[in-house]
Amino acid sequence: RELTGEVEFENVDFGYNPDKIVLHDINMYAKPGQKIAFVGSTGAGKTTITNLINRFYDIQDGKIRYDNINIGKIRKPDLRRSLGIVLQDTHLFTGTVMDNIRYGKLDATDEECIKAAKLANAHDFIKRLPDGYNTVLTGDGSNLSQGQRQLLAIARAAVADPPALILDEATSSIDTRTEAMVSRGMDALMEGRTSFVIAHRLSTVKDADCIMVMEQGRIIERGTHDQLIDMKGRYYQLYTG
Ligand code: DUT
Ligand code: MG
Repeated sequence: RELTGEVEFENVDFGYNPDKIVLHDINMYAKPGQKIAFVGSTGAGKTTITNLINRFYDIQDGKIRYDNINIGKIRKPDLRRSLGIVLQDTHLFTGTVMDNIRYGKLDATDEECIKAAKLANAHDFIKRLPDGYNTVLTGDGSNLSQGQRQLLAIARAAVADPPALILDEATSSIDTRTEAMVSRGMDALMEGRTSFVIAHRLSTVKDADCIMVMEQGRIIERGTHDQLIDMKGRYYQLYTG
């Protein structure tokens, strides 16, 4: 069964240790294709929520549903395949650029990998590498810049072609030109997919369908950028600094 990317949290409580709840009564609903952003200070629970979307952990209470299916009941490997994750630190392995992209979908053809790289905005830099797509990467990807690693992560997610995505925006500094390339690749990847974005720059969440403002494990405000600005609450404070 193909998932559409609809995700729902209902009264979710979670703690890494059952004695210490870090997420309290989380309710949210993402329609297929929507972009949901999470903002809030460090330790607020943004990464934890995305860990639960991935079902990396069991929840203490509540329900998480994909297309109305309580995903606690889907075998995890099936679920993994349905989500694309672009993490801050992309795991690259010793192998060619092509194989590192193909890791998103092991039976992808070279053509599919190249198509994904083009969508990700990664094709141009790959063509300039010594052996193009056949260039062998060191296991830690240290022969690439941080921005290039991010472009490969986007290509890898694109080849998997998942209905839903989690994007953890990198905090570390990349130059403005590379950042613009990465953000164009991200935008192309998000098109038509439900996306959960952890944003460290408020400027990148402005176009989200819903921004969740988190504090101490709770969603304290939610709405579009304009709605939240009008509310003159926590988001407004964060935004106007
Ligand atoms: N926490 C744990 N164990 C973990 C990860 C986090 O106990 O393995 C706690 C720390 C914090 C809370 O969960 O009190 C939420 O952490 P999270 O990493 O979700 O916060 P964040 O909003 O992602 O913070 P940052 O902006 O620093 O990434
Ligand atoms: Mg985090």
